[in-house]
Amino acid sequence: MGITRQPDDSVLRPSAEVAEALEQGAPVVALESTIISHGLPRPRNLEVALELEEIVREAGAVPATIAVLDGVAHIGLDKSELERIADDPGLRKLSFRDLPAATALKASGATTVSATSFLAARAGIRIFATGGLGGVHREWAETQDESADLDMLSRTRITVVCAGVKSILDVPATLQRLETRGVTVAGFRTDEFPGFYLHSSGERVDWRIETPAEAAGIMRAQDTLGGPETALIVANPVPVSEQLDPELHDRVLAEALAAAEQEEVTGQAITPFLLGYLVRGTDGASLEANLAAVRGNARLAGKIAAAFRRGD
Ligand code: PSU
Ligand code: MN
Repeated sequence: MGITRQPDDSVLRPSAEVAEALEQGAPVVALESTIISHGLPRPRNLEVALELEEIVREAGAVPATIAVLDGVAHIGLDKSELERIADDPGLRKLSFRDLPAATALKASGATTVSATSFLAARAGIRIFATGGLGGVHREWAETQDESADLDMLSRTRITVVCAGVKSILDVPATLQRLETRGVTVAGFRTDEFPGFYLHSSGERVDWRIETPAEAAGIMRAQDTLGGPETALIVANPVPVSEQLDPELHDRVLAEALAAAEQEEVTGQAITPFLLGYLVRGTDGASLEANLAAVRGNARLAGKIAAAFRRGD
């Protein structure tokens, strides 16, 4: 018979600032690192990583960017660690299932929404900001490619502030999966599910909230009700004034999907491939829309964290 090991916090390394904030119950917002390493072009990605942390601070919370470095899950990175995430072209993309291997084999990698949600919740962080979630890919019937993000959010008590799911995906199918898996979705000042680069995906959401305090109230109700440890998705659209031109979006996305098929891009590589194609194919306009979305999400997450802490 093998030896059963209990979970042990020595696998996590919170930064001094994050450890102190968590100990005091101060608001903390987790940020993922895959968007930095695989989702945004260099060298802009480092600027963005630093800027997002600053936005979270301005909103009244402590930022904790999460990544695995040499087998250790860092909860909160310093500047040189952020540089490593932004600069290393060989850095792995780690979803939840990769964490045991990365830990045991002392590997380094950026964490996706699934891995970041798990590690954040494990460290005691309740709120997380990103750009767009992963979801069901358009070729699902052939590939069965559904992001591990959805599964993790159906069993992790975390609030994810995002601009919907990436528009490269099958959005209605993704919303259906979230419904089936019991993940609560609320639109922030919108009745429509956001479309990542676009203000709206055209799909409806059942719940609309107007304030960070309402998000905090839903989080408290999750705890009071009990039951399966599911996530809350706060879907926060990019403002119409900062969205990508919808026509340009649709045209370049169609080209990107065709190119991915032609070049037989599959698995983990497909999301970075499509995002990169959109940046080039729109002359950087998709990047600006993506950044506007992520900035807004970091700001709102900071405010929700502060409201949750105050008990608003
Ligand atoms: N949001 C962005 N850019 C990104 C991602 C999210 O604005 O690059 C990343 C997240 O880390 C998400 C991942 O978890 O893309 C999804 O990858 P996949 O489809 O392979 O599960
Ligand atoms: Mn996938």
